[in-house]
Amino acid sequence: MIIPALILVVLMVFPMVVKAQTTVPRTQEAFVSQLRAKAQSQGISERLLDQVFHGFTVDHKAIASDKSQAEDRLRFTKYRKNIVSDYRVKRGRALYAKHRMLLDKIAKEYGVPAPYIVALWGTETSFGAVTGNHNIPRALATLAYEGRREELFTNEFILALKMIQEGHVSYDQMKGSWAGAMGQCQFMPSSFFNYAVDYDGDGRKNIWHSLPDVFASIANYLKQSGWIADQRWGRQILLPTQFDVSQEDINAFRPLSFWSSQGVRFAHGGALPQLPMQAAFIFPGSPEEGAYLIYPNFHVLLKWNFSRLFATAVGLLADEIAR
Ligand SMILES: [Ca+2]
Repeated sequence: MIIPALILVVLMVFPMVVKAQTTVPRTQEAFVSQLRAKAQSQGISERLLDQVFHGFTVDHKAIASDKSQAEDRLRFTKYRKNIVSDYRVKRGRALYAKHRMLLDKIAKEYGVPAPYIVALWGTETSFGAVTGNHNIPRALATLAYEGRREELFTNEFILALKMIQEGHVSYDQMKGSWAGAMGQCQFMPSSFFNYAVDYDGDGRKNIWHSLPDVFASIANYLKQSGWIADQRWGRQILLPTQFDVSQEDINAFRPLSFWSSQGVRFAHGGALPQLPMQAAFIFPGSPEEGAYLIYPNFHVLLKWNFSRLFATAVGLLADEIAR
């Protein structure tokens, strides 16, 4: 398309004007018809779309939650106490014992130790107890309407409807968090298609009600994200008084022998092992909340949830469950 010179000049001189025009709020009707057309072009049936949008109104409460995710505000100590609670450790150990045969079988098959599977299950939904009551297609449509990540949520919306059409879950049963995460492992629809597993072999990837499917889906997510089978996530450490804390860098991996030579010891005072492992040094929260050496698997946990508070707390919870 040829753009007339005058308009080009206007675009260059008044970029603000152009921006203002593109952010004029759409009516909900215009948004819905656009979203419906997109979904239909990707094979979603009109009948299902009628079900979703009959009486649909944007849920402003969901939008408010999206703008203030609690995780960013809490300091590490508070966050860790919440995740690695006495209840979660006790319940995690009891459930690991109860489902030991199944969990150990899956752990061996996927190369992901069972305590991490249990820790993620416990962190996401308190071991399946709290999976969310929001209507997932509508929550995703609402998040797409809000516009900050419209493309992402439009894609998730269409994938959610594909899950229904493929028979993994019914429309009425597709419940989850306001952010679109579902089932006992809280997968987004895209994660469901990438990682969910039908481990019990009944033809459906049932992350709501089948524990074999839930556990294998979690293990598969970690495996596909690069989990190194014979390594852990990281460890809390003690720094010597003369330590150069400017070395903190979540991506600066160095051999354990390097950190040993810097005087780093484990939190309980022991020397670092003489293993050919790479580790990076971080403060998950503020420096007074503790220093950690992290291994490459820490970055796998970050793929699950991009928060170093989350990854550290889940690692510590897995350690407690394994104890
Ligand atoms: Ca299944």
